[in-house]
Amino acid sequence: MLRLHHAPRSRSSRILWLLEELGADYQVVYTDIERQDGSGAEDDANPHPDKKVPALVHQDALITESAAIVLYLTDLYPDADLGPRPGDPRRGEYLAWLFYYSGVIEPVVTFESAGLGENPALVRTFRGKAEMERRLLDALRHGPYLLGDKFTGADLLVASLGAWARQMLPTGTLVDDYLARCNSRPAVKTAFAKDSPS
Ligand SMILES: N[C@@H](CCC(=O)N[C@@H](CS)C(=O)NCC(=O)O)C(=O)O
Repeated sequence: MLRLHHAPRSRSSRILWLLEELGADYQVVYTDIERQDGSGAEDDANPHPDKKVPALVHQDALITESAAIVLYLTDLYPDADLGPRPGDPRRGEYLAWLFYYSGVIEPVVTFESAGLGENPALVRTFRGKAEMERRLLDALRHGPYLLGDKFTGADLLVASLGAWARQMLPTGTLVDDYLARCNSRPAVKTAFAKDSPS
C-alpha cells in the first residue's frame, strides 16, 4: 500500500495526479504545512524530515522529493507507461528531464521569484530563465511532449509548475497548447477532486 502525505494546493497535488494516472491503490493522509504566506503549521505526524510535502510511504520506505517520487512511481507501475524503463533508449532522456526539473528548473524559478534571477554566481551555476526556456521550447518543438510522442512523469512535473506559476514558463501558444494537453488528462480531474479533504 502506498501512503501519500499531502497538503492541498501544494507540490504534493502533482503526486496525487500521478497516482491517479497510474491507477494506483493508495491512501491520502492530509497534512498541514507552513505556507509561504505564514499560514499553516508543521504537522508532527508528517514523516518528511523537513515537514514538507510530498512525502510518500511505500511499505517501510519513505520517499521524498517530487522528482524522486515520480521516478519511483513510474518505475513501480511500468504497465502505465509513464516513463521509459531501464534498457529503453529514451530512459536517459527521461532521467535527464527529471533531474533537470529538480536540479535546475525549480532553483531557477525560485531565484526568479526572489528577485535573484540576475545574480552572476547563480546564473553561472544554474544558467538563467532564458536558457531554461530555450531547453523547454527546443523539446516541445519536437513534441507534443518533452520526450516526443508520449506523456511522461517529466511532463507532469513541468505542467504542474505551469498550472501553479504559468509566468515561469515560456509565453506563447506552443507552451499554452502543451499545458492544455497535459491538464486535460482525465487524471487531473480525479486528482483535483481529492486535493482537499471532503
Ligand atoms: N524539493 C521539494 C520541495 C517540497 C516543498 O517545498 N514543498 C512545500 C509545499 S509546495 C512545503 O512542504 N513547504 C512547507 C515548508 O516549507 O515548511 C519537492 O519537490 O518535493
